[in-house]
Amino acid sequence: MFDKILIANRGEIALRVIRACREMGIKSVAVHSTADVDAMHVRMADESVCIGPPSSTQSYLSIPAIISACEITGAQAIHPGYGFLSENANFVQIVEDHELTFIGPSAEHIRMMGDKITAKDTMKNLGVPCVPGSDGGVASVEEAQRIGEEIGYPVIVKATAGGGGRGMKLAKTAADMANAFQTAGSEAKAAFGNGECYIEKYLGRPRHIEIQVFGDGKGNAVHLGERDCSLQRRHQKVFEEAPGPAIDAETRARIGKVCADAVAEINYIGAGTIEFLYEDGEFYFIEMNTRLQVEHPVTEGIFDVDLVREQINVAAGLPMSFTQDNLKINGHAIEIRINAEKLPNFSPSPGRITQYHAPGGLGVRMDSAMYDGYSIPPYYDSLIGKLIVHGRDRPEALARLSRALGELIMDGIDTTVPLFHALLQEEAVLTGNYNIHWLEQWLDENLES
Ligand code: MV4
Repeated sequence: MFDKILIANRGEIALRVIRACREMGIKSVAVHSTADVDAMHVRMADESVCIGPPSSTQSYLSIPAIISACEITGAQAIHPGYGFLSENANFVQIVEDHELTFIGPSAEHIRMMGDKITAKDTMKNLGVPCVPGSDGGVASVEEAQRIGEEIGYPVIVKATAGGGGRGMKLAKTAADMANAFQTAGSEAKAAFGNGECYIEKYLGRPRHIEIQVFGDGKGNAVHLGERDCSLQRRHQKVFEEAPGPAIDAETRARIGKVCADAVAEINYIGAGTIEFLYEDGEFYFIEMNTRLQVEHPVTEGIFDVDLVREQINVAAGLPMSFTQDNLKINGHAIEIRINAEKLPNFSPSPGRITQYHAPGGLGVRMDSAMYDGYSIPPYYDSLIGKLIVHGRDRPEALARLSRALGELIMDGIDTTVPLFHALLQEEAVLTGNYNIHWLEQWLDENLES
């Protein structure tokens, strides 16, 4: 086992990893920018290293600075958290070239899933159901139009280098295709340096269902059910839950086994998430994320596992602590993402938190790096806390969420908390009867004027 781990991240996820390290008897090293000297992850780690100025590109994304911090402190492994360098295959390669361990998948798997055409082709060959569409990349407008006729409109043009909602164009009818294909290609070329695009049948009202998988890198893998993350605004999730309100045990076991078998087959190591669109009882693969996700705590809640501990174990060559047979779902968990943003436009609202009080009690988990008097810097992501609740069933989790939200105090800045008070009055949220468009429609009708 490692003696010391460096966490190449900040905020609540850095705390999350430090906590796992402490419970495992592993020393932790925080890295921070000059804007983060007073950040909680710096205080909570055993050691800290300043790695650069506020700008992420010169600090949390600086590979030389992070490798140097490992060498200075003697850290043997790096946990990347989410965002920043967590899905950067070059970084993984460099980490390994310095005889350090990256706590996450191999550079090869990150690269494979980072290219969306390769990811889809790989998954299709592994028996994972995919959205009907082009067989790989599309070379010309004429080919795009032929495929459009074949699969039927509407279709969506997606950049192979995109993902997470970046680099997509909808073609509602044949008349839109030439423009959609060309715009998607030139925008992708400008944004990612790679204009290659593929085409899919457009699904009109799906849910976003993602399957949590976990592999040991030696051909063994399990699934930990699904999360329904359909409540999103501009491709940012705001409310996530597990199990999914629309998924029954038989469906879960079936798609879960397909996913676990697929990642076992490629000797995947660590945590991964296989994203699907789910419509009319069918799953359609869209992307795989090769990192620990923001919403991992809902899965931890219903399975009573520590995913970060498992990540560290398999990175050290140890086995996973669970088998598929002893993973049983207990109850229901919901996470809400609290951002330092001002409604109704979700404009960033950094500044000083004059008073902070985290909710507590049975079934409540608050993952946040806030404290009284902390000044949220303007340079980074606006996520300032995740409130995760667990109950014996969905109604109990919802009641607990309302209760916990009522206890939360975050004074001095604007946050998205009022949004959740309002959402918890909505029939669609209370029944779980929503899809990927529900929240944006609701915001149009109720908030953004
Ligand atoms: C789609 C789609 C409909 N049909 N693909 C957006 C993010 C990226 N991960 C994939 N996305 C979508 N792909 C087909 N074939 C609709 C979306 C989509 C979406 C997906 C998940 C959650 C929220 C979304 C909001 C708008 C569009």
